Amino acid sequence: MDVIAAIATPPGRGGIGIIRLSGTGAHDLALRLVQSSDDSSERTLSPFRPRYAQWVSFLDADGRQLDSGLLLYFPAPHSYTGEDVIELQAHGSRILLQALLERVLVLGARLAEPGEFTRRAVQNGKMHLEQAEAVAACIDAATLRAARQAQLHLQGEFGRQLNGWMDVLTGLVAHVEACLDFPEEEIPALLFDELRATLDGELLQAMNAALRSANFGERLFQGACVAIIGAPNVGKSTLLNRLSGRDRAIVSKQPGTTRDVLEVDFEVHGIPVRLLDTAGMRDSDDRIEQEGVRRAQAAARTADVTIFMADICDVSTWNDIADGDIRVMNKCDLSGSGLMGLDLMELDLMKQDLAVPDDVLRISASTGDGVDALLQRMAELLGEIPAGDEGLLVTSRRHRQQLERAREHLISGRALLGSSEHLDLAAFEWRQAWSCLGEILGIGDIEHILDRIFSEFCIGK
Ligand SMILES: Nc1nc2c(ncn2[C@@H]2O[C@H](COP(=O)(O)OP(=O)(O)O)[C@@H](O)[C@H]2O)c(=O)[nH]1
Ligand SMILES: [Mg+2]
Repeated sequence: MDVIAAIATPPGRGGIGIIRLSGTGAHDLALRLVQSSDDSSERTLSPFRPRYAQWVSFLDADGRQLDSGLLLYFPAPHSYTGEDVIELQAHGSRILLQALLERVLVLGARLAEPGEFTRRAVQNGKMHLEQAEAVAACIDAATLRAARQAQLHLQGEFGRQLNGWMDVLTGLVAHVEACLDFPEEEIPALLFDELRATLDGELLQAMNAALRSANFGERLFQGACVAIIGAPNVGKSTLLNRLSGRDRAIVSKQPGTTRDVLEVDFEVHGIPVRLLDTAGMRDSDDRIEQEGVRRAQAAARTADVTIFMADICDVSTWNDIADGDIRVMNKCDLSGSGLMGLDLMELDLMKQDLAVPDDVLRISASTGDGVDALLQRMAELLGEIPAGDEGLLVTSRRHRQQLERAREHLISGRALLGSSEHLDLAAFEWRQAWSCLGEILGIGDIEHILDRIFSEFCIGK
């Protein structure tokens, strides 16, 4: 394998910046980086000590010091990629790191593709494909809850589960194939029952549970979009500011203050959520406000969840909220004495006339009352599995699709049980199921999926 190199730390200023090299020859290339050509005739540097942090000078072509820092050497196969790996820890200066990288390229390395280090780790058997995907997930996770899931996958939890299922399948196929050579009347009548029991009890139940977790698992990484909709002045911007914990949107008594769609990122029970605050829905002569309303309607259409908000003190805003996924009455801090002098009974009668749904949440965006219940409702609509029951989730579309394919084959094979004539076909289906699961781990013919998976990685990982 040729030597690949890349800056592994993010661009910009930092205390330390790391350049990574991997491949046969990485060690000698690094020697030439730290040894000036003048003294090579007199004394050659001794090889780097494995896994030892050595203080060195990184030199340019003229033997001048570009920077000084630490050098680490991980000889094959005990490295991230399974090849000889060199790590150069320099100062986190964009200019210096770039110059150092150029120097390394001149000395014979090639610039790494995105994810190429991890790809080599998979090719060299250091990790399974689903763990490589977990490396990317771990870097991209937007919340701690997502990061914890990525860690479970990185530690091989999912891989162990898959291997367990594949072992059961291998056993099933072996069992069936042992029977194929016997004449029909000698196949024990119980065989079909046994096979069904194993399929249902050890495979289908567990796979169904895994597939049920996929909605939330994917949501945890892809995030969701939530839009706040409602008449002007009901308190949409106040709610956005409260939920995001920032003074993001302008709040004012003047209706029509918010015109653009504003976005903030925050999290709901560990789910990454992009929250949209919109212009109030009303007829307006103002061209800019009309455009704002149009954009608000578009946001409502594309959001995963819409919060429709009304002002409990302003009956004219109540009609609008029937359409929302979540319906809230805001400004409850003002409603203690009833609405505009009406007593509570009159208020109830009025709500019936206006068909205000029962599941309306009462909140105060100003004081925060009722906001936890609102977050709870959001999390439910986003398919949250309560943190206590979370366990291992299926977190990627690729994994879910492979599991679905595997399950199809299992079920097709199960339907063939009953007559010994079709036993070989059932075994064929189960071998297919085995391959579908294996593909998640990177077993089999997977070249065609590798490019897509690794192209989404950062460079240097
Ligand atoms: N008392 C009270 N006032 C609120 C509440 N939420 C918003 N307001 C006030 O209502 C007015 C309009 O709020 P704003 O968030 O700009 O409404 P928007 O037009 O829907 O974005 C402002 O004067 C806010 O201070 C609330 O929960 N209680
Ligand atoms: Mg507003």
